[in-house]
Amino acid sequence: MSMTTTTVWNPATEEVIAEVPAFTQDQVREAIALSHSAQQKWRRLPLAERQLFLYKIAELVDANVEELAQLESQDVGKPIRSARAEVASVASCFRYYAGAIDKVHGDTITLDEGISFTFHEPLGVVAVITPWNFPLPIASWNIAPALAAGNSVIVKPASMTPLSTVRLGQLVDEISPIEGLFQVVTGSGSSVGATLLDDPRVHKISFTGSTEVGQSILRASADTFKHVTLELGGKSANLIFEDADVSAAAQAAPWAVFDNSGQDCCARSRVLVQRKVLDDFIDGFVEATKKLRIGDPSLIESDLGPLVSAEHRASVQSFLEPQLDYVYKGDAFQEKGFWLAPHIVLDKEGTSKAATDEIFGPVAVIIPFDTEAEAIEIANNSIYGLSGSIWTKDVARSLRVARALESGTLSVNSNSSIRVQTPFGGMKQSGMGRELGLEGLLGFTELKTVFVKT
Ligand code: TAP
Repeated sequence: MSMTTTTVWNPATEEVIAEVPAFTQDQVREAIALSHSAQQKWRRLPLAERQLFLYKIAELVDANVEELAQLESQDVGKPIRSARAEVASVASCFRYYAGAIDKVHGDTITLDEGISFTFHEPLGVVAVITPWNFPLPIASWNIAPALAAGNSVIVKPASMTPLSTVRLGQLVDEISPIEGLFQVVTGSGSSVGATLLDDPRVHKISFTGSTEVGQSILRASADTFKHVTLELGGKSANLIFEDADVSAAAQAAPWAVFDNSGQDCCARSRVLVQRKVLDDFIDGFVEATKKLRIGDPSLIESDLGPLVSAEHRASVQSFLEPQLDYVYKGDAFQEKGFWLAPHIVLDKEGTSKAATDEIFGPVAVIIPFDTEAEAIEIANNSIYGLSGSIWTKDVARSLRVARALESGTLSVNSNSSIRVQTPFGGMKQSGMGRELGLEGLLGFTELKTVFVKT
């Protein structure tokens, strides 16, 4: 019997690198049935055995870091240095949740007539639908806590970038204490994803991707009342106040938006700069951007690779309208591959499409402001609220502004958002629920209350 496959390309070379099976809906249902029976066994295993399995996965990832990083680099076009760091972070994620397994406790509530206890019970079968920009890390942020909490897991990776997740599935199969505890199903969102959504045996969907697909997932989940976590788009702001270390902010700004070639839901693509330091900041930002090395993702010195596909590059280019005020336009040089160099735009009104819409590519828009109140208003004037940075030496201001911003994850004098120990997620149309930290683990549990009459 011939099997339908999906072709996977290397976006740096435009070469075909793999054919991956497209699961039929019946095959997905079989995977769900197997997952369901695996979960029944898994939830009864001693916690120490659960921990051991997660620690073993971390060791396996570490032992195969080079293979997994090469796959990720070729599949996404990600510079190998970044790919290695991301795979290492996957091992850390499994270790963190292995250690957390026996640290999740319920409450004791004393009552006049007795005592109630709460228990964090597993949900059952968890389906995880991941995007193409950080395939393995995002999968791990869900697989690790879901397993830790006593669930079984099925992952559907993005069709463009399934290879690292498929390989992780194969590696884990070799050490899994129960068949089907963690499975990977490949194929399209409209078929494989929809089958996971329709099935009442799937109790939770954790989705990372576009806001539009997130909306359809939330609607479809209503039919079987699934728990839903959504990590969606963003248009995050990088706020630079006049009392900041402007040089440090300017040096960090390229990485805050152009890292992963801007294909990052947390990209600080709106750069809000207080007018008094605007010129200094722009000079430093452009100078630091020029230093980024764009090129062959397999080379250790490359900072930025290509975009993920020709279609995605065309979508990013559609924002680069000729009438915009460009302060920097990088050159893309290679003949093959979906390259696009960083662009920096100055938009004094902040009203262009580039300033308001998520681009998901290497385009930064600088918007000047005069007062702190104005900066907060501009930053909050977005349907999104995922991430952001605040640069100031005034501690009180940093906290005041952080509290006022409608954003789920903020950093002060830093451009990073993600740490396995701390909750991560968005406000407004950037999502629902939180991943990572202990909060992320609780998201894969359901509370049970037991009353004992005394
Ligand atoms: P999407 O097109 O939304 O795809 C994400 C995943 O959903 C893919 O696995 C896709 O499968 C699947 N999918 C598509 N349609 C589906 C459906 N009807 N039912 C079930 N699953 C479906 O996003 P993308 O293009 O991969 O990623 C870019 C977007 O994701 C950006 O907007 C970005 O901001 C957002 N994003 C957010 C975050 C966080 S953490 N908030 C992280 C990364 C990306 P196929 O690949 O087969 O279509």
